[in-house]
Amino acid sequence: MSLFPEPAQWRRVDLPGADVTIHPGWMNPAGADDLLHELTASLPWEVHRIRIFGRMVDSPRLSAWIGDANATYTYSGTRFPALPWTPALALLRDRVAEACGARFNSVLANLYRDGTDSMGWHSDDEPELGPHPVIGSLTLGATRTFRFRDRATGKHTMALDLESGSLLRMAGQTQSLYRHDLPRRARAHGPRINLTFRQIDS
Ligand SMILES: [Mn+2]
Repeated sequence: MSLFPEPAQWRRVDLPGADVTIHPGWMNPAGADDLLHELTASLPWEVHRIRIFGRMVDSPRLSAWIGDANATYTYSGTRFPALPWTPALALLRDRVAEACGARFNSVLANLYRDGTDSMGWHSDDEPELGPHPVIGSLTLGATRTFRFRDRATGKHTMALDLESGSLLRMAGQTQSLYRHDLPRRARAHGPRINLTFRQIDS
């Protein structure tokens, strides 16, 4: 059975001015589950300290930053040097890059251990990502809700259920027009890993 069963089946997400598409079932469920367990066991997960309202706090999730040697990432006021690629992640990077029609030199891995782990509202708009970044976001494990909010009006505009094996592609003005988050979900079933592939120019 192939890990990637289908040719490109991208569906456009209706978000005015943005460029968001999703490919549900990009990776098959068994392959996604295997990868979830492999990465949970093998990545050097840590709690990243982030700045919220001027205060340094523990982020409510586990994270690992992996990439080319020069791909240092600054997030919430903290610099994260990249851990080296594993062969499996490098192969996955190439497949995601091909599917997204982009180049990636780094990946932020986040592990949401259960429904109490979350990600607050933000845009992926760090200067080193450039003005119109392409971000490839692969979900492994529990289905969680991913929301968009208009930066200008503050209105919630869209909520998506991201299922295991789905690949979300954000490009164009998505980051400059919208914030996104991953709210807590009391009823989430088990852990979720999200791999967001990026291109960092340093
Ligand atoms: Mn993000």
